[in-house]
Amino acid sequence: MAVRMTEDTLLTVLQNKATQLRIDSVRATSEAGSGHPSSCTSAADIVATLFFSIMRYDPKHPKHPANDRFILSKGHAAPLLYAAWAEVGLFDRNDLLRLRTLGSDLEGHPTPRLPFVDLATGSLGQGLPAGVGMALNAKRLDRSPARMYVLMGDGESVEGSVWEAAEVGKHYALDNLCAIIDVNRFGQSDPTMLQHDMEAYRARWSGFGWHAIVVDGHDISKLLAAFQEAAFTKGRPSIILARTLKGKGLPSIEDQPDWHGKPLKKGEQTDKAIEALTRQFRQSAAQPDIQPPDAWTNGKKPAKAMAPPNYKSTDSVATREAFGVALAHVWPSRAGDGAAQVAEAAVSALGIENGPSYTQLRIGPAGPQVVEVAARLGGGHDAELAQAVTGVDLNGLAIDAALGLELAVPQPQALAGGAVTRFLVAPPGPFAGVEVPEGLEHARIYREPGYVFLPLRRGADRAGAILVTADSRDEAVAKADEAANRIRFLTADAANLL
Ligand SMILES: Cc1ncc(C[n+]2csc(CCOP(=O)(O)OP(=O)(O)O)c2C)c(N)n1
Ligand SMILES: [Mg+2]
Repeated sequence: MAVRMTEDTLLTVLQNKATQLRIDSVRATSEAGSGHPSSCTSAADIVATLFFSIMRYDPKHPKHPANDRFILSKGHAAPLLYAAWAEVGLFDRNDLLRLRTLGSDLEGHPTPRLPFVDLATGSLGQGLPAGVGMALNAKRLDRSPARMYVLMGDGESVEGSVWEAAEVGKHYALDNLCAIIDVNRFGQSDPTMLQHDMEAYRARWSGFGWHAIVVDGHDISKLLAAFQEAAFTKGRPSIILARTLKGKGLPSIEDQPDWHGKPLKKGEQTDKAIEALTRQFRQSAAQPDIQPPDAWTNGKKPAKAMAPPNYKSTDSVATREAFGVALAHVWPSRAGDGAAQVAEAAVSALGIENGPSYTQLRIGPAGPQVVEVAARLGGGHDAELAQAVTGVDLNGLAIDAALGLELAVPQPQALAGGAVTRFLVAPPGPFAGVEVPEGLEHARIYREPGYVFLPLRRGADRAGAILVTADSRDEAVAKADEAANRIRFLTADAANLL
């Protein structure tokens, strides 16, 4: 039975872990004669708190799909990451001393050859964009409870890609994403623009819609509270802005410029630093309690492995072309089966024979590939409306079929003989609101008040849709016409008269 530690014991255990990570980072970089010890030690308390208390994962199975993930976006602090995985027992601590040697997978920057690395980092500004994608994937596709943690440097955080990712993370309300910035006030050669102006960092990230928490990055009890606050924050991503000192714990280096990317000299300089760190250990026999990943299954069999794109690494391929091919490989059509049949299979899984379906193809070098499949029901193809009436996620089913996943045949609610989607058209002009009569709960208005409707010329000018069911299709059409006439769009001018 797991016995819960007291708060004091937990703090001692985590502080000791952070000290160990600092010692291992110094040892490894001194032995290699290169590397970034000062970048490792500033983030050691953050990493210790995550790895030994906050993250839920299986230390023996770093690829477990329900594990919380950690992305070291400031990849030059790789020795810290390696030290953490050695400390959780994935490999022998002595291997750390082979850092940056020929033949060792412990390269100067992490690569996915290592089982605990999802993304090669080192080129700054990549971790958050990837973390956003992984969080989106966990939420929308895998529906897994895993949380994504991305550690960035403060110098790194000015990269444009970071702010593009910040925008997207907010847009998709990725509350399973928690970024951390190690605000140690130094980049490579100079102090950063904001140095330790933590309120400026808070204002920027809050302005981008993130839940921003400013914290002393060497105070483990504050870090624990911050990570918990982030986990409880719903509807938006969180960022922990951790005020730290570069070279923390290394006498004469701590908070000093000109120590980026420089190892301590082997011998006296290293030995003294390790002695100083060793003195920080506090007596405790307690061991941390790493939380396992949540028991989770989305009930789906894993998709078949994707075939890689069929061009050579030496071929010149335009980026748009390559992106299209990559997309097509995410949702490949079944070999020989044909895209239309894939969509039809999804439709007939609903018990609808010969239902019209809709498929977007892209013709790539490997032939036609499915990019998107959906099914049309009663004249429209709005999967959301179809779901409201049948209780079945038609689009999701079609995508599963395209992915080659086993189709869980759902129990659709019986349709009353006929169904039709009727699109709605609003009078041109500024839109002020809409009156929808009771009983039309499946009416969907596409626009918000303030939008200016144009005369109907193309599909995008439509104002909304209603889905109507009835005993027969003719009856459904008649009911839809009647219902559409009862929906009243208010223009801004008419609203002012009220
Ligand atoms: C895109 C990119 N530009 C430049 C570099 C070179 N570089 C490596 S580390 C570093 C400084 C990083 O500073 P910061 O993000 O504050 O990390 P710290 O080491 O202070 O934790 C730079 C500029 C890089 N790796 N990637
Ligand atoms: Mg920095």
